Amino acid sequence: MSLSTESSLFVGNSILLTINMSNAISMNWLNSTEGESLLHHFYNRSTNKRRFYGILERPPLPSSIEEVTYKIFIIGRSGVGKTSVVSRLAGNVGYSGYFETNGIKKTTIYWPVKIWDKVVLFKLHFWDTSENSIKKYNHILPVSFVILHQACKDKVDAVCTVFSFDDASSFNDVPQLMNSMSAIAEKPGNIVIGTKYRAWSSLAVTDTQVNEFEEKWKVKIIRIDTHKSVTRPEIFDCSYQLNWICETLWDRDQEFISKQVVQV
Ligand SMILES: Nc1nc2c(ncn2[C@@H]2O[C@H](COP(=O)(O)OP(=O)(O)O)[C@@H](O)[C@H]2O)c(=O)[nH]1
Ligand SMILES: [Mg+2]
Repeated sequence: MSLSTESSLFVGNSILLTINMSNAISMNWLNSTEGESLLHHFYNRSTNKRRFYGILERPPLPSSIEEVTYKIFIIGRSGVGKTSVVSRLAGNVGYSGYFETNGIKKTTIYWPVKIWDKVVLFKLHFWDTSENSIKKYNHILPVSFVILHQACKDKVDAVCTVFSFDDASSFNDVPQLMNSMSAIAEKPGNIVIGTKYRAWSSLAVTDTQVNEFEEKWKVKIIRIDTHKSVTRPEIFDCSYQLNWICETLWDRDQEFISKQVVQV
């Protein structure tokens, strides 16, 4: 994580209160009066679209609101929905045709959360790639692609493993995929997302399997259907998933800080 100025003081002051916490983030805060009052920075009511901020822009929130930045590397076999997940979390709804990701795509999503009594702005950099395109171009530009692929893993805060609820083998791959990233020096947190989830339907991956996985690996599985049509503003329909991603990142930081405190 990288913190904007003064954030470390805030984090520092919170250490003793928040060691080993969970559910620090208020899941329904966006619906509160305070949440609603900030919503216009993230969502445009008249066009019904998420607001997009370019590389040098950020939501014009009061300066008292802390900003924290994280890098998330997306992995998972081809076709499970990695690109669709990032696109959906960024505010795009529905199917827009299938295009295999070429090379590496970085998407930045701003997301406000309420942690205990503070509003914190999360700046999430999602790095999406495709093993196929790396293999495809490897023979042409071997060195640059190896370097590029390496860049995905550099200073990564969390690895997000994606599988599809329609494909049991993609789910069975998850522990191995998580393991394959365990050598990364920063010891990134683990986020797991299951796509093509349809409530009340029979799926290739069952709720029992999900519960067993969560129990065994101590990682929550975040369910999503990126194609689900929405009746309310789309931002409310993916707030649960974004809040969980932020919660995972935040908990990992608290755990890290608490270890430092114990060592001192
Ligand atoms: N119905 C449904 N289709 C999905 C979902 N996620 C991805 N897809 C479709 O699955 C295909 C592969 O998705 P894509 O995001 O390109 O996979 P990637 O190769 O892992 O990046 C595309 O046709 C998507 O539209 C989902 O949650 N629900
Ligand atoms: Mg892709």
